[in-house]
Amino acid sequence: MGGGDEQTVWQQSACILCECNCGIEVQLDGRRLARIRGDRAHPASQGYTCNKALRLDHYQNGRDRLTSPLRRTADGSYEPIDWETAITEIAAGLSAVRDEHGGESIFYYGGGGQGNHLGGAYSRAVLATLGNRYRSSALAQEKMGEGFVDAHLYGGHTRGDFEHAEVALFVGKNPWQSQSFPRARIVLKELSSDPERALIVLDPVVTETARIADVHLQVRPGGDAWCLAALLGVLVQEGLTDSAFLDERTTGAEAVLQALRAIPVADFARRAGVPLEQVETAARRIGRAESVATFEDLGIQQGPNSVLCSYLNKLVWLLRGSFGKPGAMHLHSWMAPLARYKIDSATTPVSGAPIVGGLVPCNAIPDEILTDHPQRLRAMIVESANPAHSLADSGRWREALRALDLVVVIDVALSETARQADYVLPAASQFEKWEATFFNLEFPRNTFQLRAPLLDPLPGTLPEPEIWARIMRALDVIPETTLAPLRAAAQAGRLEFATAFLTAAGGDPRLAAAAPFVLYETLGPTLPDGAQAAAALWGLAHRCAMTYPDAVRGAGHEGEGPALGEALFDALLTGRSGITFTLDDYEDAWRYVRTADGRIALEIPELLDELRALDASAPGWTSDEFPFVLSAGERRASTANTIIRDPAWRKRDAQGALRIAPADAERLGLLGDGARARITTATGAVETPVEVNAAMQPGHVSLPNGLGLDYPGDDGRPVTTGVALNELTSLTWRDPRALTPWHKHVPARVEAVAG
Ligand SMILES: Nc1nc2c(c(=O)[nH]1)N[C@H]1C(S)=C(S)[C@@H](COP(=O)(O)OP(=O)(O)OC[C@H]3O[C@@H](n4cnc5c(=O)[nH]c(N)nc54)[C@H](O)[C@@H]3O)O[C@H]1N2
Ligand SMILES: Nc1nc2c(c(=O)[nH]1)N[C@H]1C(S)=C(S)[C@@H](COP(=O)(O)OP(=O)(O)OC[C@H]3O[C@@H](n4cnc5c(=O)[nH]c(N)nc54)[C@H](O)[C@@H]3O)O[C@H]1N2
Ligand code: SF4
Ligand SMILES: [Mo]
Repeated sequence: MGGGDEQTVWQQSACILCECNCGIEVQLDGRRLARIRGDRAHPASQGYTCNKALRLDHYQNGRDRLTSPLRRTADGSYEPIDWETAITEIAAGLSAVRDEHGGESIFYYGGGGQGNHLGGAYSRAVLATLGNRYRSSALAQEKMGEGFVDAHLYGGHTRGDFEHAEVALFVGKNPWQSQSFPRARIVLKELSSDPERALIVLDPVVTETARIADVHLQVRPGGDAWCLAALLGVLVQEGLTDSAFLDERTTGAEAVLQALRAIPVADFARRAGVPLEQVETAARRIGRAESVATFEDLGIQQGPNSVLCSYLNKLVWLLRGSFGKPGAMHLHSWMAPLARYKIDSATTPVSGAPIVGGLVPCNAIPDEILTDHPQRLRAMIVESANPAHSLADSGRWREALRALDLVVVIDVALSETARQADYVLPAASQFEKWEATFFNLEFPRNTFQLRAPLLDPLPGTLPEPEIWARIMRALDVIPETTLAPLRAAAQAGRLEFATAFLTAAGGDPRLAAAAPFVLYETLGPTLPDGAQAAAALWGLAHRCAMTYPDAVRGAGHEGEGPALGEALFDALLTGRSGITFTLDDYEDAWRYVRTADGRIALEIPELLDELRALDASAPGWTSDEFPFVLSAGERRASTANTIIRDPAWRKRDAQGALRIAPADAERLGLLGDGARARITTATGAVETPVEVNAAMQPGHVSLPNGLGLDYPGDDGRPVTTGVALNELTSLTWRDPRALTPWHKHVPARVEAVAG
């Protein structure tokens, strides 16, 4: 690829280690990502990267890259097979499961990690053909509660404008390490250093973000509901709400205000472990701010009262009317929505778990398999995800995967999940194919990057769009006689193709359901620079232009009707550093509100009941047997889920130590270099090195996420580094409503290991 002297050519791509997908430029040395720098032309990141992007070669050139499809043998080992055999057997296997048990018994998990969603878009054609109904992804172990609240309030997803916010509030979120919004560290430093603005953090740990905060509400673990209720109590009881906004733009405010008037603020602050003055300071600072933007994340979403905390967090900015103006919160456009923001009445067939946003809660999936219920799941396809490692109770997950009739895993490495599969299909890496993500969550400027490959696929691997196309061809549902006229129309031109495609799809529901495949096969080959895999974006670009024509034109794309969609698609194909696809006016945020009357619906009765019930309880989920709270999965300077398996990419904290407060370490005999602890939960026990860290409160310990992977050492033998957290977690330790796991709040026992 590239041509010319590769070592001096900078090629545009993106970092794939978190949802920000910062634009990068790369110089190659053979197949090595030799030099990496931020891409200043990227419209969202503008040249910013964090420390992690520079070490992406450890992903690209992992020693454990797969180079052949694998089939499980009777003794549990894997034998390489050729692609043709693999695709034929997988198509036959999936068809057999469908014929015997129905397509609903075939489950789909994943569809993209932090940097790769294009493959998932093509899975849809195969899944529709098979009659698949149930699916899930990592979103369904973190964002279900937030999704439930969002669906009730306004039917969409919100993001804060932290760059302009007068006050930014981070709730169980450490963006200094976990990022999640553009140019996070720069924005945080600006917030912290500007005396006219304020940074407020709600976190039991003195995180890097908390350290530079104006107010750090150092809540006791699990105390958030009381703390947030107290903060809202001050806002309401001191008359700091925006009553004009509540009257004109919302419904149901009175029920909310009434519940908050009754909050015993001082008492709740005490239960939360936060000094009353601090809660008051934070509330009053928010109460006099022009704008407040908030970001909630795993610290509350994977902890006690998770859904209630999401609701209370959103009430902070809602009661202040901080919506649809600079520095406030917004709903936004999508290139393709990550989830549906609707309340589903559907439940899962075996355990009756709620389906939120179209996703099955992750903690319910094994129960849909390990049963003799006739409607149990029989097969699973996993793409770009590692559920046997990333979801609660890995042991139970391994058991569930082995109980299925057929498991197919598509991955770049022989992940923990791949090791339970019947077939493993080796994917080209994210720098060896056309890729994109649908983490396009900003307002008023929303951006999208279609990345061109830097390298050809590693021999033996295929990009996911091609894998899905081969499975479709083997399933043989769309005959060549249907595709041929569309191919001819595509050769004639894109507007000709549009007419032909819409006519054909209108008359044949099978064709409409298989649209990504049909586009790949017909329009795909006509796209420039080998961008066949961008074909699915053609339909999305048109839908986007039809849904938000003014914002698309606002971003500089010209035309009316289909011509606007074409202009947007052309811009996507050629804008290697990414493009702005919508540019809104602030007031346009209201257009994205999906309630019947266009107002924000503040009252969620069942959560107001939960709020009232707080008065009768207090945080405390530990026991004499398990006296510590373990936060199982902290984001640190060198963690990135399980995207990079090579431990050598981690410069510091290579083993991923257990962080523990000095007083606890002293009491347990864990002081001194090389101290090791045994940590035991209701599910399992592990040993880990210890890091005494004054950022931790007594009684609270934390382990990083993404470790516990094995990787071939110099002699080729696998070496495991760090703790695989989900050997310690449980499927049933979870939120009763959204079923999100309480990973931030796992009761545990810590003991010194004699050494
Ligand atoms: N470096 C790095 N960045 C990442 C990732 C990564 O693996 N590594 N992963 C990405 C992904 S997938 C996600 S979802 C995000 C997650 O991003 P974050 O949610 O910010 O990450 P965490 O560190 O898991 O949890 C956030 C905070 O919750 C706090 N916490 C623990 N218990 C409680 C509690 O009871 N109450 C409150 N209020 N806080 C508590 C922890 O101290 C921690 O600071 O990060 C993304 N960014
Ligand atoms: N205990 C505990 N568990 C947690 C968390 C926690 O904090 N604590 N965090 C949770 C969160 S928020 C998340 S988002 C999940 C993340 O967990 P998962 O969604 O399971 O995702 P990843 O760990 O990112 O794994 C991605 C997989 O994709 C593979 N891969 C990389 N590139 C490609 C590619 O181009 N194509 C294909 N097909 N595969 C590729 C990698 O090898 C890896 O196996 O983990 C969750 N698990
Ligand atoms: S890890 Fe996230 S914030 Fe850091 S460079 Fe990569 S995409 Fe950007
Ligand atoms: Mo996540």
